[in-house]
Amino acid sequence: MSRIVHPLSYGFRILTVASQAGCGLSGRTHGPPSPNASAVVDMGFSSFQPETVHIRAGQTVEWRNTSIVTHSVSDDSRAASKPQDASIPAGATPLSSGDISAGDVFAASFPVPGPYRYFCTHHEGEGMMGTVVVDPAS
Ligand SMILES: [Cu+2]
Repeated sequence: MSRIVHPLSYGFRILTVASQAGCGLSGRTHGPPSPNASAVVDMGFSSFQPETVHIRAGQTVEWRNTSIVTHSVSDDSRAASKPQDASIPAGATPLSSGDISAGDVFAASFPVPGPYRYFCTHHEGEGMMGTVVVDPAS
């Protein structure tokens, strides 16, 4: 698959998007998000997009690895090389997805309100971090 990017001053340029030609093509990331996901986070080459999502207590976040590399989601400071890259509210249980392969999807729900700062265990050093803000249930 290819897509056309911004036309340049000297003409058009066609960019082949590697993630769409790789093994991610047939993955679950290319189906619709789960209907019970209240927020969806895309895992790019070395970033979470959007970096911050807001949900309410008990709701589910779905991470979708649309890249061609393996990622993960962890808010366990014991697994972080820099402890400040991970934090969870008091009373919450640390989350560790394990490896999320290219094209795969991971979902987690958050019963305890508060901010959750998480990182990718493979790309923490490249700044692959994100935040889930869980507001109290309405
Ligand atoms: Cu990663």
